[in-house]
Amino acid sequence: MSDLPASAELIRRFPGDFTWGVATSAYQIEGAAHEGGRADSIWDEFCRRSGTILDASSGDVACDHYHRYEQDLDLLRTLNVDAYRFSISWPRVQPDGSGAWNETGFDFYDRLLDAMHRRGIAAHATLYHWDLPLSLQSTGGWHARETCARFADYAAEVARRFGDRLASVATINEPWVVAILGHESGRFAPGLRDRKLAMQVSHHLLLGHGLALRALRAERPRLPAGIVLNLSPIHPATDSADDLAKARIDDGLLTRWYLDPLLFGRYPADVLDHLGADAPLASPEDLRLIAQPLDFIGVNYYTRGVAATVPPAPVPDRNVTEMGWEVFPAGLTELLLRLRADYPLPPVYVMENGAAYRDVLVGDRVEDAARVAYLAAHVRALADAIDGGVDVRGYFIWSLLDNFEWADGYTKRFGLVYVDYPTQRRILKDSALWYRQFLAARARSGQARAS
Ligand code: IFM
Repeated sequence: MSDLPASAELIRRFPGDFTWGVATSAYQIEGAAHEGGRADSIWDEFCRRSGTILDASSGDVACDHYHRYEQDLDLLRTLNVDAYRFSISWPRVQPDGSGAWNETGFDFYDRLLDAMHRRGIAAHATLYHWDLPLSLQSTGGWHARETCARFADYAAEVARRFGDRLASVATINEPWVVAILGHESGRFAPGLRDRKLAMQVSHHLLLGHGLALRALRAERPRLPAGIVLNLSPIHPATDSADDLAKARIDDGLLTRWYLDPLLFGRYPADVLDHLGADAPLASPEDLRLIAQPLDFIGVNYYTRGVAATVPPAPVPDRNVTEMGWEVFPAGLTELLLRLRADYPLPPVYVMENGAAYRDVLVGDRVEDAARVAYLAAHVRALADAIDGGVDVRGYFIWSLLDNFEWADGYTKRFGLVYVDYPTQRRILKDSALWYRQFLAARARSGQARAS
């Protein structure tokens, strides 16, 4: 484990009011999929299809957080974090995605927020972390423009009920993943494979964000509101013209496709050209709604992308996580400096950063030195970006708990806390102890937030 002097020196590079937290999402941890009036989401249905999830599992039980949230928040508190990023399950609070609200579902989040408050933990909510109510999929899902209006109704209701207890609200988590993995490659729910449809979905996600932002602000003008994007720098594999062109367009599809409309009110011209007939229908009024001022941008960073037109030779001993993702902390600094250079950037929160490794429980211990190294290196890279002038306000580790990793089921563990699924026992990994110690160094050097 990392030594204390190194932690103290590192944490001193961050502002005293910097927010340190951990993140999760509803479908990945809550379980209780058929309790308290919750209806199916597109993920419940997707998991039932054969061959979609690596271990044929689902989020039916997951970490049983719905019943164990008090214990989980106690664990979270012992990590010395300031904040918890969680998501609200839309089909739990509005089973049909329109019409009646489910009071039992809202009660759960009411209790969760109270429990956070009692522990002095700031609540950062995400409204859409991929669990669309299934009944909305039957009317076209995110391909139907109507879904954007339903999302705004849901956003307004959450703001009305909980807005005074939230430190921030994010509309959509990772629209690229929803559009592309859900509707172009079909690896994620709802499992569609149609590029034109996927690009229209990406536009509707942004439009849904814009409508939700307007609805949130009508209810709670002072509640900080933003969106969370998965971003990576894209490096060409070689200096060949083809690889350079591919890197430019991959970056266009991943980063500029979302940030240009959000921050400039237009889609990037080169990407529209590249898409041709697959480009979405989008009116100037849509773009005006999408480009409303943001209180923050959330950035999820895990690795860089490499653009290769010819498959590169395998690199021996490449430092990769269990997901096969290259460990590349310098990419976080590069990404954030680039965003600041290219955009009128609002404050940034790193809303997710973390790594899956093959963790082994021995007795009561999980020695996850590789995860500790990953996290410490990324925190250093983040400090470098702040030194370079980027206004970063917070950092959240993905994830508090091992959980349901979508199409990989329970085969990948991202948690600071190990979950023994058969018994639902939680065990702090060495990385949890590292984070706790790192944040304790801040408390000792007088940098803790007044919570
Ligand atoms: O588990 C996911 C999370 O739901 C969204 N961002 C990436 C994580 C790791 O794959």
